[in-house]
Amino acid sequence: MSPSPSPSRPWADLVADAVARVAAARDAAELRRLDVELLGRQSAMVAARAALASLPPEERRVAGRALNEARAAVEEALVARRRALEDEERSARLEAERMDLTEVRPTRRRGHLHLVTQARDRLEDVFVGMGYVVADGPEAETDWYNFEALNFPAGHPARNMYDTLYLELGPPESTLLRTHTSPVQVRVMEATTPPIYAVMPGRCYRQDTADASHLPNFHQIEGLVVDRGISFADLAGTLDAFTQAYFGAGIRSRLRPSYFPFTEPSAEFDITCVFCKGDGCRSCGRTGWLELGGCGMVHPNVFRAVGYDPEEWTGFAFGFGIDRMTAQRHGIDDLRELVTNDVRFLRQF
Ligand code: 2NM
Repeated sequence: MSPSPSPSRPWADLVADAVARVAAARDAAELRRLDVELLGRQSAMVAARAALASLPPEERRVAGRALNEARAAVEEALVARRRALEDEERSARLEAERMDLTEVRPTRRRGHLHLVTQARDRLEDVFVGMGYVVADGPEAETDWYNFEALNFPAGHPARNMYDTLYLELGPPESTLLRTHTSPVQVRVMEATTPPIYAVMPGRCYRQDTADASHLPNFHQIEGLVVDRGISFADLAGTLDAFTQAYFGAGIRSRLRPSYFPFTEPSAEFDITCVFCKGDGCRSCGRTGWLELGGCGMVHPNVFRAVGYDPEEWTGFAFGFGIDRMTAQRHGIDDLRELVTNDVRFLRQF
């Protein structure tokens, strides 16, 4: 490679050749080799600069300017090619790292609502179909809403049945995590005048160690009816209508005497065993019945606490655990499966 003989542009051929080679360089390493060859210590340009010293001043000025222009042209070509290669490399990297989310096609493994949420929705649907409204309230409650207004006076032995979790808020044992959804019923009664036909589903808390049949955090749904002339027969008929609507026409209900502070009389509520249809099996302890929850006629003291006249209004209430009922329905033998969140388990429902 030799400088052009043209006196005005002595480097034209060398620059043209260099620019073409630089433009054709395929990667950074090749570009570095070209940089050294074209502009480095062994290059024709560096040699020519050394030779300038021996020229007469006027020729040196002209040749020097031509050399500077040639060098600038080659440097510019190197910078341009370096940028282009960096761009190409970046595009290639982005392309390689790109995730095509349109490839994730919906399959039968699409997500769905949790089993307990599905049960809660279906329970709400049955009661809404019977003309009830759905109400909810806070999970952190005061002693008054969770116990006092529900006819559990301070020191009442029934309070100990609930393994209450108290919050460190205000005076000792004044604030707690609700042990049942009944405080919502108190709030609804306070806020409205009868008639009331309402269900209250929600999370409840008890100081319990989780095992196959207990969860410290579980779900309840409770119902409340307050109207004129409501009788125990209305309670029994309502629970039987609910049972047939939710579990199917072959499943019936029965009531057994029990005790709750907020109802009088009180009863346990059983349904025909859904596994053996009443014949008796291991799931129902050969009785043909499964225990579902509790119920009763609202105690006059509860009505007094919310300012209702117990001579004017009567009503019933009932409650049961959604988690337990869901487990029974699907033959799940350990309630902890409902909160472990193992997708292999959840996916089945
Ligand atoms: C149950 C069982 C029996 C109940 C009673 C009341 C209220 F507010 F009316 F007094 N709320 N919930 C009740 C009665 C709940 O759950 C097992």
